Amino acid sequence: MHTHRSRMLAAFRGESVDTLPYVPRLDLWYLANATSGTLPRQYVGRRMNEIARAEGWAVYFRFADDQLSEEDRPKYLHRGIGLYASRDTVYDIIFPRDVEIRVRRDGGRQRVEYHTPLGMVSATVHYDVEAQKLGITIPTIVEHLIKTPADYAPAGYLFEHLDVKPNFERFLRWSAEEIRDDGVPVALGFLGASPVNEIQRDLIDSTQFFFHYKDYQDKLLRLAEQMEPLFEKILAIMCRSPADVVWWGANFDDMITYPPYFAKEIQPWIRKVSDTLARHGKLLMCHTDGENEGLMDLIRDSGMHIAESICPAPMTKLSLAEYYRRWSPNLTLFGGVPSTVVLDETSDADFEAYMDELFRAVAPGTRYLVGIADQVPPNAIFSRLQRIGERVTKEGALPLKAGTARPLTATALGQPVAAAAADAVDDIYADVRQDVAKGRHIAIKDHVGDLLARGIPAPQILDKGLIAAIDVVGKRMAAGQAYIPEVLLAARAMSAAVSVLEPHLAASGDQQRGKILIGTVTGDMHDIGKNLVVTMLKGVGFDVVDLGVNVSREQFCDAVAEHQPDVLGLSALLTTTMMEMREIIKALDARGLRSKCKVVVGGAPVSEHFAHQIGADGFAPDAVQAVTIAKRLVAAQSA
Ligand code: B1M
Repeated sequence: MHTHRSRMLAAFRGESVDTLPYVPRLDLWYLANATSGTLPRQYVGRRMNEIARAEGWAVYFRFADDQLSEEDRPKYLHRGIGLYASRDTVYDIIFPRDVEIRVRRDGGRQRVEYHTPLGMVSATVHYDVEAQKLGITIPTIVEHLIKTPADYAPAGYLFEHLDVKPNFERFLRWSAEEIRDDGVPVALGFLGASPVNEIQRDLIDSTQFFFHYKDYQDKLLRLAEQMEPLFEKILAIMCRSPADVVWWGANFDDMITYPPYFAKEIQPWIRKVSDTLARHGKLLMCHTDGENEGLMDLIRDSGMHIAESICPAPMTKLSLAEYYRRWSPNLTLFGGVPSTVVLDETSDADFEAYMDELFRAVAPGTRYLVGIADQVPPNAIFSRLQRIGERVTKEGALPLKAGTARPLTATALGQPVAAAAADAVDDIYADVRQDVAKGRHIAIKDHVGDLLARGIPAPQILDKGLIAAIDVVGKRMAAGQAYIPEVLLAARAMSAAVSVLEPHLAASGDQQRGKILIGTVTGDMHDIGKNLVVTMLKGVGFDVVDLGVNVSREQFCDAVAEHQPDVLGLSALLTTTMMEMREIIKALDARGLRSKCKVVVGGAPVSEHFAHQIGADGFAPDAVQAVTIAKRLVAAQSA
């Protein structure tokens, strides 16, 4: 007779089990609702695992709900450098004697300075009750350790001299007291799968990383080298630890950890970690929560044992059937119920249809655990979680019978994009177009200067040279043929060129294509996609005011009043925070500002339908279409 723990472990190992394990993963949902006082009535005052037990679900825990307690705060002090001492870690960090640590707290902000013999580096994180109410479990880094190239040396010194020692007692106590036989206690390794990936995840701003990876690659790789011994030591401790499963590597996504980068900087480390752990009878679990279409084979062949947080369509492009078909021969899948399916926006009938499909998609059901991916969202309909439990109990006995799986939904990817637009333009623009395509932000200034000196009008250089080239790059990205760095570097080259053109454009009366005000809504810190949109908009000559992340409705309204943009752009990546977009539009209305600008919304969970529902003027699924719609709306505004 299986316990939840033995059944989960067997499924993780790829052994046959009697029935599908159901592990909803409540951390985020619980944190939000316990903090806001909105837990289901029968569970008010109960702890997260008590709720799971009362419902008969397996328990699971990833990040802690103790981050605001004075006693536990020190465990999260070094979140800014990617290190924790939480109950799921099996080591303690030892800082070198010659590094002095100074901590400053100001409300939800905590700044940690590391004074090394080679200079000082600092990181600031933000976490407060409001973040908890949104279900955010990982404090947000608001100041990154590496801000300028000068920060690499002290950061390298710090990591090179850090040490760790085993601490199994904390993990064992947590396992015995909180997890018991109702789940598998998973030990936390690094959130970055490799030193370079850790630099990308935690040490540098997500967008700046791509520039540093190109401009200061030698320094960045040297830092990664200096971090390696620490990674090795932690891995060695993991191998000796009592944990059966180790969580190492997170947020793989074919835009952010794009395929060639994944192959070079991430896959070898996953291979190494999984091989090393396997030699000690342990399993490697990675958090594969992003868009994985371009990474399917790389992840399958990486050696990881468990892909946790599988987010299939409609959250990403691939169906669960496709995931299962391609991965389950090599690794175990954990997740598979998109969080949108347990939300109000999905009807009961569609929810049931998704579950029908799930049982077919994962037949015969080995190497699969049912979970809400990524985590149960704060605003989930609780009865749906119960219903999944009921259905798994009734229909989850293995082997599952295969039915006719629904065909894979057509991906958004189009046909390869011909470079026709660029080819068609006159050859005198070839150099600047090449500069944009190759991201040459220094050479392009000279080439633009040459064209101006030859008497070519600035608006023509902009249109036929620069915009023609960035259009091609944008379309290549939309078609999956170009990756984020290429687009960011191309847009940086564009901006450099536009700065040379600006005085001439002003003289010709074609200075601007319109003003766009943009920001990520309150409670949401995701900015990679928004930054890409900003860069593309700037690249094609829009005057862009970027308000950053976590922007409140008052700030949006004040900024609209002050800057009087043609278009206000709102970005949100969380199903909870996207609701704020409606409130912002209402607030604009209340302040008499709604008619002054057009509103465009975007971000992974946002759709055309949603945009229409909340009264936005437009929606763009990606940066290329954001530019198209901005052009259209600005033209309409000024007509
Ligand atoms: Co987060 N995260 N995350 N995360 N994260 C998602 C969004 C999530 C979908 C993962 C998942 O479930 N698979 C999930 C949300 C689930 C839900 O709401 N139902 C999630 C979660 C849960 C969380 C936390 C709550 C986790 C936690 O605390 N336990 C937490 C929240 C933090 C917060 O916001 N307060 C969190 C944290 C983080 C990191 C810090 C680790 C990191 C963000 C780093 C950063 O942005 N600086 C992160 C990441 C990287 C992701 C995923 C993996 C990737 C997002 C991304 O950058 N994609 C994401 C998974 C996913 O989206 N499937 C996920 C690449 C980017 C280029 O695409 O942002 O979609 P995207 O932008 C596109 C379009 O959407 C569009 O154009 C862009 C370019 O083509 N677009 C616009 C975007 N904005 C637009 C605006 C426009 C027009 C178009 O007009 C104005």
